[in-house]
Amino acid sequence: MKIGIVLYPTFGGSGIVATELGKELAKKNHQVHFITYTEPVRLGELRKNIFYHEVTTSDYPLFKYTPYEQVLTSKLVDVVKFEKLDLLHVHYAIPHASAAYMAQQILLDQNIKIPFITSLHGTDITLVGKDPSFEPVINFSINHSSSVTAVSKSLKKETEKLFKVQKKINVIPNFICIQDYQLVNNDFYKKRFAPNNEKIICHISNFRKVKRIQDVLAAFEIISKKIAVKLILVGDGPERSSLERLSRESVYSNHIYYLGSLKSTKEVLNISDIFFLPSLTESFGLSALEAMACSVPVISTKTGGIPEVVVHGESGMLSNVGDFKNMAKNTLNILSNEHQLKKFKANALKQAQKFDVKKILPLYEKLYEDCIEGHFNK
Ligand code: GMT
Repeated sequence: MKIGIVLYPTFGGSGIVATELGKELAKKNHQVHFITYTEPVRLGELRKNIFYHEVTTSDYPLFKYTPYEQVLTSKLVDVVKFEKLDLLHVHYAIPHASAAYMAQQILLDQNIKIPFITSLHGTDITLVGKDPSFEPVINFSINHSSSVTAVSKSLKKETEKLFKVQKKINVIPNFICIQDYQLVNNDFYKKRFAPNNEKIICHISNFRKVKRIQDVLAAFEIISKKIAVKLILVGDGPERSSLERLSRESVYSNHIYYLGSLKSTKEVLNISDIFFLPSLTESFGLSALEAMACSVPVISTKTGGIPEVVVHGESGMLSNVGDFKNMAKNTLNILSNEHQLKKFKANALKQAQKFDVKKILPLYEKLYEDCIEGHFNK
């Protein structure tokens, strides 16, 4: 198949999932066209069957705002028409699904038929909570997509609660290529952060408020009073400078490292003993899955799709949102007993294997085939 993938190309989970999906489809000999405003972070070198089309906007003196959605629409029309695409797969309703709908209608006017699939990752849905004026556009885009997917049962339920959904929402969980996350020897890297074999706690995110990183710091303070431990924080975003300020005030500040955004996180994850994700909400929690793929148990919250990803008491421990004392207690329980830690690590990898790309990719391929068939037999 010839597939156009529209995504946000930055460090967010949806961009990572969309990029990895495209790369895996290309390996299976599908032709994949990424359409977005900058090269996706995880794309790497352009391989066989992969093409990248940049959406470039320019400032018009007359417009207060750059009309990105219209430029994207025109680009979609162009790529579908000249690359003869079979299908568009857009990640996020706003503005990608609405742009895909518009492109579809323009193409129909030229007797070209193209179905589009919308994948919901959660942020569109939370956006509406903040700004209800988006509701009609998201509602329309969902209901006019050829097919819709959500990354967890929880997100499906939330979407159905917030919108007047007439379409079936297919749950296709996020995935991971387990093999890509295994590192054999990284002692050198471990010594850099934990020279005396201290335990390592890690957190990775885009440092938005929703991630509640203050809970990581508060729990770390409690844990540090009991055992020798280091904290590595990976990522960047709006909360970083205030968190760094907070960390500098801590008596344990010498044990906290901020590494900024990294293109590859497996090096840090493979030296970690615990991954912290104390989010307020998370439609899935891709970073938790990445941690488990590196055999790292997850300390997280009972919220959104997290309980579908992390099994409480097996591959990690889940607390109520904000209960950092409980998170610290759970971490100490796991870390204070080597046998227990080993068991959790093994379970984490086993749990991650359930989301291996080999199991999830065929679900997308089947959906694509059904969608194309349904659209052309309409
Ligand atoms: O979590 C973020 O801040 C980024 C966001 C995004 O839109 O890329 O992530 C969302 O999509 C990911 C991939 O499906 C999910 O793993 C994250 O849980 C989800 N984030 C939220 O729901 C807050």
